[in-house]
Amino acid sequence: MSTIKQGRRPQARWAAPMLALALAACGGGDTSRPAASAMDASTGGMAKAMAVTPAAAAPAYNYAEALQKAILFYEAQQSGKKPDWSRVSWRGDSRLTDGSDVGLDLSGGWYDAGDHVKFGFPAAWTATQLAWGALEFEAGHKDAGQHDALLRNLRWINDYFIKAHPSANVFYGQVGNGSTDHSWWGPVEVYPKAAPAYKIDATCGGSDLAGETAASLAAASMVFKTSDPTYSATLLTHARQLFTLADTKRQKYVECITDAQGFYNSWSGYNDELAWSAIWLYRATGEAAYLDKAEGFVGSFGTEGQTSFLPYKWTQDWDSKHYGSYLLLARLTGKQKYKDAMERNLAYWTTGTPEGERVTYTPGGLAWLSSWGSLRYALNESFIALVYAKDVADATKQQRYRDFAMQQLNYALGSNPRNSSYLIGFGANPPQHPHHRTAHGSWADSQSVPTNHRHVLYGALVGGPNASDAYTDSISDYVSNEVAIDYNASIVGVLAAAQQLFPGSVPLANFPQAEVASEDEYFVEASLNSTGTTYTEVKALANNRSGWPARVTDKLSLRYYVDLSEVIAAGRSAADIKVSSNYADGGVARGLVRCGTSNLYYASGDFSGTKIYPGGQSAYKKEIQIRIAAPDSTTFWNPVNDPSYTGLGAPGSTAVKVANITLYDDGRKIWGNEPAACGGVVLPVPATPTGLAAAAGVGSISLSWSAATNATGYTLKRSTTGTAGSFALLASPTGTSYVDSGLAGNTRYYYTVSARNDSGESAASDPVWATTPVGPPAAPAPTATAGNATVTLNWATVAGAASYEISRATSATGSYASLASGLSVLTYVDSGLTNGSTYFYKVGARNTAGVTLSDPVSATPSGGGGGGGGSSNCTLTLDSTNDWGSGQVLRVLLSNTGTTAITGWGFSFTESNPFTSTNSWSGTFTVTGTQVSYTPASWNASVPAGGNIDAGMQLTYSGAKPVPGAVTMTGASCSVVIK
Ligand SMILES: [Ca+2]
Ligand SMILES: [Ca+2]
Repeated sequence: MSTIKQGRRPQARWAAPMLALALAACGGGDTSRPAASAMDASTGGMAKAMAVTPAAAAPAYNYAEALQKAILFYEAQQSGKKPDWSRVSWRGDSRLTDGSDVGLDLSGGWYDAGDHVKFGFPAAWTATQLAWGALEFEAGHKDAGQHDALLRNLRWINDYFIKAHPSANVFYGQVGNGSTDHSWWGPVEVYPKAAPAYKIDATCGGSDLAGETAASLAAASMVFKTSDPTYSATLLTHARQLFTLADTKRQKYVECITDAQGFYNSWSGYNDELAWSAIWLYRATGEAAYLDKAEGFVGSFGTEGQTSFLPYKWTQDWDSKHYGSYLLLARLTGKQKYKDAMERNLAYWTTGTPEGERVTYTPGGLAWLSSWGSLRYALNESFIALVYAKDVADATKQQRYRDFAMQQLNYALGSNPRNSSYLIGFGANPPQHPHHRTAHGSWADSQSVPTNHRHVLYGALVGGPNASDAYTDSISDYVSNEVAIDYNASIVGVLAAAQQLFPGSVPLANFPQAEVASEDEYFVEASLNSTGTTYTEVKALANNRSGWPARVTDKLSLRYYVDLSEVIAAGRSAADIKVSSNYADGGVARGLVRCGTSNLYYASGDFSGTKIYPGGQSAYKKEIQIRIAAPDSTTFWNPVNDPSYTGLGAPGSTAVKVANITLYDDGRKIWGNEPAACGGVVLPVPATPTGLAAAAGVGSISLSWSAATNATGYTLKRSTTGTAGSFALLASPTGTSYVDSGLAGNTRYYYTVSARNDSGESAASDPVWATTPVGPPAAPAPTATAGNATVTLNWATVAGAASYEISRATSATGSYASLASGLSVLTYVDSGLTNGSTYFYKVGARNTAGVTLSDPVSATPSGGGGGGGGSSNCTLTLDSTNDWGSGQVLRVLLSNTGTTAITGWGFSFTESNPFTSTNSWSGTFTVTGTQVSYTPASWNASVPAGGNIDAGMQLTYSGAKPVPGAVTMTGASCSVVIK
């Protein structure tokens, strides 16, 4: 968020006239729309926008890497004490005293964007969105190796919300003043401004702000339910209190936190946040009263323009929670009106509404809602589309929504007319000049100093192109080139979904590397100020341009060295030489101090007590003029032999960087060369380390070498070819060993090592190499299909597997006995089984490194055969993983992978413990004790080939969690999966 009077959404949006119906030819919202080519001329990107991606295609981009980076961005936005798990080397502690103006510790949280205000409203939405993605696409996050990182960052922001909620009816919704903040351009570690705290309470409220924060806390309580039940309960307590505040004191938060009006005004009001937070509290608690409230609030949503429809022409974003509300209410209630509202919004973004209205598409295929941060809107809708695609039964719609989302994601990652990535530090030609103060790292309070950013802000999604696909990578363009916590909120979940739909990507190993300072952080600039026959007067400037991270110091001092040999030869002593200063910007001149027993002395320019920091033209450097003078009328003064005189420009010349004047921070030398007699030891550059050895294990190579004398650190480089010029930086350890992990199997890696210290770096060693062994294969993903007294297992080829093996048990967690091994085929038929009994199987993939077992799959042989043309090529899944300790959503999924429809189907099962069914959808669950039978709703009674059914019931219980089992199907014989 860059400047005042620039809301992220134009207010005119709510008064906008109906869009022209120029896109009517694309309308219809059904599957029988005209061929794409017919619309190309009038709509440009229509064909590209709706291009179908083959479901089995390889990932178009490394989604795991993009996800890894997109999550890392949130660590660059951290405020307060930097946690030890932060991976952003160039960030440090900042704003530790936030909240001190109101007597609270409000340190922590996230900076909003390229600025340093902690705006609570978009932060809360961002946190909700990240948690929602964690719940919907947990498998993708885990498969990409990013689940732990996401949870750390979710905990970070929710911890801050808890801090900001010191009592039930008080919530601090902003720290930092927008106008004050935006008047300064520098790294936040040296923030020179006040950061006032703003609150809502029972007197002056904020239903939108409190509601969205309650939603975040409730969603996070579900995320942490299993891994940290205590924390989960704490989150839920705060969520309940904030919802009550939101519901009781109905008000827009910007009426109370007025500073936010120019930045995150609550354009759409608070009814959507009230519904949204009630939905999440219902999901987290299972208490029906919350669901009743949520549905009630939808009644206050109003309509889209002059239509009778619920709003459909925007998307879920920091301001509007209408669309997520439709989606989750459709899932939770099964009511058609919510499905209709959701699908109308999706039609507006994809094929067009029945009336022919459709969001603008750029010629390159970006669904373009608004100029300010165009990409995030497209990705917000992509997230909605991907989640709803999980629920929708219509396979055509499901594919359409997924295609839309993947097309928008791939556009952001590089599939666009510029062939450029919009995710910083990822892909081809990504942005280099985002509108982000700390990543830029100016020391001069200026967007043009330095020319290039000092840091790579990995994973930040920039605003994006205009409606013509044009974009300029300019630091000053906060409309298209800023980054923000809310910009990244959806792409994280979308990438996790992409990892599930198009698996195979792996994250980068050894990422991120610590940044190495690319220029001197501290140094002295100097020139002669005045000279005479009896004196030397030098003008010296102490510079603090620190940036890795930026630091404030008030203990700098510099030293100017003189050789008094000629003074002593003239029969005088140091006592005859006077040190003085005619000008000092916060420093004092001192001296002389003798260096041991030599004739060398130094004068000091001491800035103790004066803050010098990279925060502005007059802040990052301080000048002192030091005059060193012999008595008047003497003739012996000779500056030429003085060590610090060398290299100084003539009086009146520009001060230049000089290494012969040394600089200290609290007595520790941080710049320049001390003469040897003055304590300085010029370290020789270390020799090349010897004894480099590489030992390979599965997935890693351990490196060790002998210590090099005088080395302060080592540089490891790696190559997979070993040719000159192919080695890239791997790590910069300070010790003499390193483990290179995350490596591919059966691959040869080459390494060199060099040693370094402040004086320089040695030549690299000769390369050594090691070859990683073949690792164990990945786990197979079998399916089990029941037949008459038989179960047939099928699985796909697992890369690197030499053979497959089968084991069987009578329960998922039971003892598995081997049935077969050494298989080279991809199928196995287990026969002679008892009909009606459920059998569990694991398939193992083996090679010389070991065996990896699949998750269990099960099937129940049946002698009855599939009636009504039912196919055995189907899977029935009973999923009870959405459980919160006192209740759960039991989802029922039927996937018909066969070639004929399944009709007249149903099933019964037994729950392991007593429960009470509170509601259900997409079918009837008849409960007798722990016995349950399910009859599909009329529209689910027939499942077409390739179709899916998504039904479920919500239940409450006390004691142990009920788990379904003993499933018996009628009308079809599907493989049964219980989760
Ligand atoms: Ca709202
Ligand atoms: Ca001299």
